[in-house]
Amino acid sequence: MKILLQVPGPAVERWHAALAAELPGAEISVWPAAPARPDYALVWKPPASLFDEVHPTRAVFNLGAGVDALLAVPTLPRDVPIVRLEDAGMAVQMAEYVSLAVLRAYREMDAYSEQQRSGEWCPRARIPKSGFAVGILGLGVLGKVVASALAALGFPVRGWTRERETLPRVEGFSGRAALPAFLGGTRVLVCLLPSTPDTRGLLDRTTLGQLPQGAHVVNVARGEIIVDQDLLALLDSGHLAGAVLDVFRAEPLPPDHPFWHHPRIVVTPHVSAVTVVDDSIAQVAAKIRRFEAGQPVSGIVDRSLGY
Ligand code: OXD
Repeated sequence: MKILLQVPGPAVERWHAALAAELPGAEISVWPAAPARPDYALVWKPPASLFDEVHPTRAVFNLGAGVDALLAVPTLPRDVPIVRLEDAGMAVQMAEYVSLAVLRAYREMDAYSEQQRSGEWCPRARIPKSGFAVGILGLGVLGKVVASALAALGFPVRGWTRERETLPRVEGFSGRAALPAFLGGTRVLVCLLPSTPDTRGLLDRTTLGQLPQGAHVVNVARGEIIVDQDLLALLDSGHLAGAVLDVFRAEPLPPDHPFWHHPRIVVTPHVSAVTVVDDSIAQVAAKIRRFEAGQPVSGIVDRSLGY
């Protein structure tokens, strides 16, 4: 079995070692050394030139959660399945990051930091949790784990999905028509949507303005889902209380971007959930074994939906 591995940077050595350990019989090549027709390609943000030269015959595996960068490659072959990672160690990290952001807002840590700077000892009345609903946009593999972590902390959790989805302890909303009602009752909005033509620019002045006064926004999905200037305008007007942003339209975030120094924005460098090499390779290898045995494989991307 021939496998092509393409991962930018020096991490490729770790990926290679993990793959060789999981599939000892496989002939593994590391891009740019590549057979023209490998059985499988394992890639992360590949250059378009890769698929000019290489045509995988069985499947292409995306070594990250979001497939938007891969689907945007114009030379991506149309006749092989694209398979995404499912959790593979990322969901628990996402639940940690989002819980931290929600708790920071709920326990008013920014206000206490300000009080500390001015030497003020002033306990604040606790916000009733029942009125502090967290709304999750997107209940995929990661969104579901985030929802159950927040529900376990006692927050009312609501979820918005493209199609109706029923989850225990999550109030469900589906479709564009339900978005204003979903947003209207959300104190912390958590974006976990894939980047698709339908979701890019979804969070603009109108939709973010439908959040109640004092709401917070957490974006751990893709930068292009939020319209930056609209988010800034709503923070500056005081309609929104704060934002925790891990993803941006351009990464690294350009040095002159206003997000860097905004007093109500927390910026982190796309670290909410990083790919775990061993877990990812174990999952990919298990799926390759299933392909080889002619068994069904989960996580196949629907190209028409973009995820
Ligand atoms: C992603 C990832 O898709 O880091 O953002 O896996």
